[in-house]
Amino acid sequence: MTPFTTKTLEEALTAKLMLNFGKAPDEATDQEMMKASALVLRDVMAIRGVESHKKARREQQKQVHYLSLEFLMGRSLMKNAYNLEVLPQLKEALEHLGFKAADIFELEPDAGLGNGGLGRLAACYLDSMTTLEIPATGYSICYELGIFKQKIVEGQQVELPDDWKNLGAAWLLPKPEEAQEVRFGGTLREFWDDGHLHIVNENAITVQAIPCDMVVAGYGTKHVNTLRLWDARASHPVDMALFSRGEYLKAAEEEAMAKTIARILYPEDNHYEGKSLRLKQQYFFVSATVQSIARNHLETYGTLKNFHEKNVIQINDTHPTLVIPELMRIFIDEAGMSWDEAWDITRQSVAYTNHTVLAEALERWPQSLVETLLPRIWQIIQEISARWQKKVEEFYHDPTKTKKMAILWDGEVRMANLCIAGGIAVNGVSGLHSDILKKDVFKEACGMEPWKFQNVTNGIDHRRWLSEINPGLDGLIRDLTGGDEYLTHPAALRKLDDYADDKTVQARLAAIKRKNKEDFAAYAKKTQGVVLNPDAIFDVQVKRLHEYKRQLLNVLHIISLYQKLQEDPNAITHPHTFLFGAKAAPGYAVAKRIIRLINSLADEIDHNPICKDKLQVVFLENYRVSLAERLMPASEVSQQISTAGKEASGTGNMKFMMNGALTVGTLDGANVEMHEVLGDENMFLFGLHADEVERLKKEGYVPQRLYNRDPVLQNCLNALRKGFRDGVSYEDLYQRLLFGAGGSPADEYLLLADFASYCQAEQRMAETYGNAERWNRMSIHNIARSGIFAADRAVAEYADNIWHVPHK
Ligand code: 26W
Repeated sequence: MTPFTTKTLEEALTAKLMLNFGKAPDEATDQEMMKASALVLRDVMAIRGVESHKKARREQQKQVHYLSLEFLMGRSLMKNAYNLEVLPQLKEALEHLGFKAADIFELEPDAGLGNGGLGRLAACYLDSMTTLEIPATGYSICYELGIFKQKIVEGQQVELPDDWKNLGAAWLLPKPEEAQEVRFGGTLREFWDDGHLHIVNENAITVQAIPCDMVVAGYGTKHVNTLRLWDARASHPVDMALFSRGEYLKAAEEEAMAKTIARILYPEDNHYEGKSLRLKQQYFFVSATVQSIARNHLETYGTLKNFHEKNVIQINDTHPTLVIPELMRIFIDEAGMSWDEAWDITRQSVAYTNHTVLAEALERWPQSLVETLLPRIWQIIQEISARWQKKVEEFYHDPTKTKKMAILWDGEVRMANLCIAGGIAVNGVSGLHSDILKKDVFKEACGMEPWKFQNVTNGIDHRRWLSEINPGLDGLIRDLTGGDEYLTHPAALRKLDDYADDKTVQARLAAIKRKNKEDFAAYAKKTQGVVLNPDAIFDVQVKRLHEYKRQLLNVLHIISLYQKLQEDPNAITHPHTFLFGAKAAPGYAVAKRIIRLINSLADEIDHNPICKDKLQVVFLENYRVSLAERLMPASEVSQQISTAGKEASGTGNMKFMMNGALTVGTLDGANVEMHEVLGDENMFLFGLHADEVERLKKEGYVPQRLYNRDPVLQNCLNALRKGFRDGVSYEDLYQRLLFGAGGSPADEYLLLADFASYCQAEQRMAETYGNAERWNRMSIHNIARSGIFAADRAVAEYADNIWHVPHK
């Protein structure tokens, strides 16, 4: 399987440096060496790609197309070397050629083409689809600027552009000959010919979509897949002398559109904003993708009539919903099918995954925007909507249900309802989340077409998130499970359960964790100048900053510990370090205030001598995939404390668990499934359950009552008003919690309701930490039972139950 020895790799790298940069290894910079390494691995993968492609065609295999506006790939050099099983050889070759392998890996920028969970999930699934030898392609936009870089200046978030392509583009293979043209605006002309109504879109603005392919290697297989990232180019250059005035203006408009469309990733996560550029991005990528799939299909089969038998399109949340009307457009306008035939094929080709139940995240595009930007698509949506509405009316005879299930309503296009109508399957991403979809969010649609609704609990790429980033633990697992079986059969991790009481295994695990903590402390010192105490509990909450994720609850608890320590310097028996990492959407003012609060509190605690070697708070700047890769192996406590019913699944929770951290969490998202395999005794549960949250809200939740009753809570909240040594008051956050503000109710996410229970869970956790034997036993159980959270399991479920494609 291994394509290289150390020696042949050295030769390949030397040749690459020579050909691409005209340099010998001793003249090359680290940057050049990083690019050369990428190019050498890319060559191997590209050759395998041709083979995988040929095979899929020859055997007429059904293709999976995974559409997502986000792919949060992170770094690829170490990952690809790992999957190609040449990581040790690459490290050695680099050292032999006079480079520090670690420095070369560290130079690579993250491909940050995503915000958080949804984007990282797409990246993990691409790895598993490839490893399971499923012929699959990912599609997205080749954003010039990925998720912003976060700096903390005087405690506050500042956003900087993420210009990743300079070095990151080494992985991309542009394919201009496979460009597609995407049309916006213009007018429709209808005419009859041969008994057929033809519709043509005239005077449209056209943009060229150029594929930039990133090849993805699987593990333990020669199969490779492609991530196709679309870049935008103007169709007509502006300066063509022959252009008449009108055409000149149009060309200028086209150029402006092409320049902006792939410029930047929208940094909003779980919050919909009806920006016209965002709709342009969605249609640009959807139309280019569907055209390219249809073109390839036609080349193989000469007809689109069997499209659904040979293709399945999975859409990652509603962002690529326009695939549904776009398929209809191609089937009807370009292939000349009837409506019914086109609808039949479309519906059997598309499946939709929902990733959030937050109302503010649901996409509802203004009709007027869709109508002017995409006139033909608008016509098709109207027809889909009318037929769907008729079906609903005939089924329910209930106007309130008609309204709830409508695709077009109140001047808006509701994308989730369009997905439900136009797809073969709808799935949530954890058991609890899928139940909420069925019983609440999509209750009426589920009543009408129950067979569509499914669950696929999320999973993560355990090769990256355990084996690659935590070599110490990987070694221990190999020793105990008898080899590397777990890499392709994650259920084999279960064998570790037998060693939970084994003192020597416990001691080895503790030593591995200790070493990882020291490594992380050294990294934090070097990159951020903070000094971490490796003797302290590393208690970590890293994820996007959002009120429902309740970073503020974590802060309130820390304030309570801090206050306790003032009264009794012995209140904390074991040093405790709280680590935070989180980006806030640039327009999300409350989230930014919470970041500032964390930094104010960190500074206060830093300057209070009572806290020395007892309590510390650190905000880690610019949380991203590559930082998570260093942090997960060093973490001991995983904070998963969202209001029950709000976090669709969570995937960070799984990364922590696999690396042996213990969870303090609510019964939300996939924490529920973690609890099912771990039991009460192997995690620290607290708080209201999802149904209790609902009930409390219905009854009328009054947080002031809790405030009046609980003096500890009172003191914590009062500390927000007063602020800390930097003199910044957090009166606004205090007001939000007790009285509500800006249209949101008091303490919308029930922090006060869960506060006491949370403090108790943290206390149980700290006490357990004092019992090393018990702690290590729990940690072993967590690792042993994390196999169900491997993406391989999740992808196999998609393949079996939704895509109906074979897999390894
Ligand atoms: C339109 C703006 C927007 C952008 C992104 C709305 C919604 C999103 C995503 C759906 C937000 C997201 O990433 N959701 C997360 O998806 C993960 C993968 O399934 C889950 O594990 C997380 O619980 C969920 O919050």
